[in-house]
Amino acid sequence: MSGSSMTLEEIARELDVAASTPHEAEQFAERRPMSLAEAYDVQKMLIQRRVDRGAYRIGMKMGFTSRAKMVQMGVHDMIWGRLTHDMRVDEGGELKLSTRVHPRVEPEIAFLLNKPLSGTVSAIEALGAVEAIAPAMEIIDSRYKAFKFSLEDVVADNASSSGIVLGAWHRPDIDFSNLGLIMSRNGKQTQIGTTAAILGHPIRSLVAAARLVAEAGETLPAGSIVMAGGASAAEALVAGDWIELEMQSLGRIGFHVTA
Ligand code: OOG
Ligand code: MG
Repeated sequence: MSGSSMTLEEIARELDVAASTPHEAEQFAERRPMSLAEAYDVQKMLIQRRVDRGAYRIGMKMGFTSRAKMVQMGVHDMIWGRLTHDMRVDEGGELKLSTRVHPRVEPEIAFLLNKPLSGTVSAIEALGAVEAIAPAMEIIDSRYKAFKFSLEDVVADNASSSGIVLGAWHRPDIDFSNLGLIMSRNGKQTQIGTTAAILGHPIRSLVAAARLVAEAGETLPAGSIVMAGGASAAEALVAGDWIELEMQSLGRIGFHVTA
């Protein structure tokens, strides 16, 4: 469907079908421009469609919290997306390319909350709600052609959310502000970085997450997983890849990519 007569629900349906079929969709920026608020409404409708089919929410992901990601995608504002249980990819397991459009992977760090979080909180308050931290990789998969989008387009598309791979949870009692990380493909390193690339300290991403969900009238319940955002540029996935992330103090995680 095309044209400015599209409703937000129709946009949500088109993006939902593109993700589940899977196939590329045309950006909406030119055929049906949306405000940022409308884009978040579309995202909410898109997730509701999945929840109606039996998915349940497990947390949220932050996007564009590092310069590396903003530069790679040409987008300069933080965004967020909703995570559902079916996005989990087992650590050591496999991702089938045929279930995605054109997936990429990026190194992140994840938070597990032990109390609800929402609104304006300090870094100390945010840390007080963290039960554990884990090394993580996010599999992003923009449904848009050529992985190109406007800020509103990517927000409507649930911030390109597609998969998350989590390592072992660790108590947040180590200093995780500047942990070195290496992401590799088939044993060859592709990205070297540090968690400091995420807003200078990843806890700032959780502070922003609390503020952004509150703006949407939501709360992150205890038990939520929050992905802090990519610490480096993302890498396209190819069948046959073994992707690994090694993070200082938090250990190593990996997954296979199959056709
Ligand atoms: C949008 C999602 C951004 C991150 O970690 O910055 C993101 C995208 O790059 O397609 O997940
Ligand atoms: Mg990400």
